[in-house]
Amino acid sequence: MDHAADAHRTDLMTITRFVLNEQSKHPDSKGDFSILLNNIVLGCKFVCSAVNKAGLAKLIGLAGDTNVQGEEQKKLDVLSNEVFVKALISSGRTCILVSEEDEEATFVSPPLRGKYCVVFDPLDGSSNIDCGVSIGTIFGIYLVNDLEATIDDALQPGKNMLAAGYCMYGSSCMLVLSTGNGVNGFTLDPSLGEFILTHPDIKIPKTGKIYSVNEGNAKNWDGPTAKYIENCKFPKDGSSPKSLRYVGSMVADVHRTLLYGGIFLYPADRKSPNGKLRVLYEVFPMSFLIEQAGGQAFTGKIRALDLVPKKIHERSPIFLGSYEDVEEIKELYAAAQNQN
Ligand code: AHM
Ligand code: MG
Repeated sequence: MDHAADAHRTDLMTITRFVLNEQSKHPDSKGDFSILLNNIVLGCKFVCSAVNKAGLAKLIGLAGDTNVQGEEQKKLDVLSNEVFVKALISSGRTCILVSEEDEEATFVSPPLRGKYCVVFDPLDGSSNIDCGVSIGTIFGIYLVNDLEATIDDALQPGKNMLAAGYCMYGSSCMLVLSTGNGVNGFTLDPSLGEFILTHPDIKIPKTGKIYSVNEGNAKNWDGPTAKYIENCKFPKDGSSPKSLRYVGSMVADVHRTLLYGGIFLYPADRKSPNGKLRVLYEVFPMSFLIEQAGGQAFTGKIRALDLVPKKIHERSPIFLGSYEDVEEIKELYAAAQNQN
């Protein structure tokens, strides 16, 4: 009998056990982070179940604009936001919440106030919901030292994040997490209702064969972006062209980039000089994960995690992925800068 394989099947590393193990490395830890993460995991499980039922619910009239009682049914992104906000507040460990769905930040009052600031996009890629394409939740966690938290505590550079992750609702439900010590992937076993460690210590390949961008915006790109994409398609060094893959769901596109390598970009263009993606809960958590996996994340000017946002819903261009692929685009921007 293969004891190693058998141990792997029977000795299940759940995400809770994993985080508790990590916690035991910090003897002064009181378990607050584990409790917070448990509540995030609960939110992810709820959204996963709601996303799985969405197509069916529509068919039998449970979702949509109104149900048989004439009550308005909540859209999945609104519902997901409510679930996360409530789960985070009730954890008793948060002081500030910034959600893509809410214009203003939420400040948690005593007795539920804790020391973590959580920034999140409860259901990203929501234009993909109705056709059953992968969507996801993205989150980042900061520690707030001062008990009197202000909005400035949420406007910290991404490099100050304590942890970041995403949950992808795709052909399987996967939670990818970094607590600043590498990246680990957990897959939801629906029969157990538990996330099990399936992708330990994810490392992004040094270079990849895929580029991922909305090429429909090409007409408005700046020089370095246009040149980079041209080179993906018609490499000057005689290598094979890269393949294009673009889901249009950041979680799915970044997940593929993390596992297979390559580059994901949402650049600035003449119509959107700051790109489309949001700094706090899209750019930062994904950049944190990519760096932790050995890749790079760049804004077109600086390392993405060095950005200091001025507003909670600020946007930034982003180029992230395999170390060498991002290095190439950095060189193109540096060359353009030198010409000016
Ligand atoms: P959303 O937050 O409104 O869902 O928009 C974010 C999504 C990302 O998931 C994805 O990377 C991007 O928008 C795709 O944008 P586009 O359709 O412009 O290519
Ligand atoms: Mg979003």
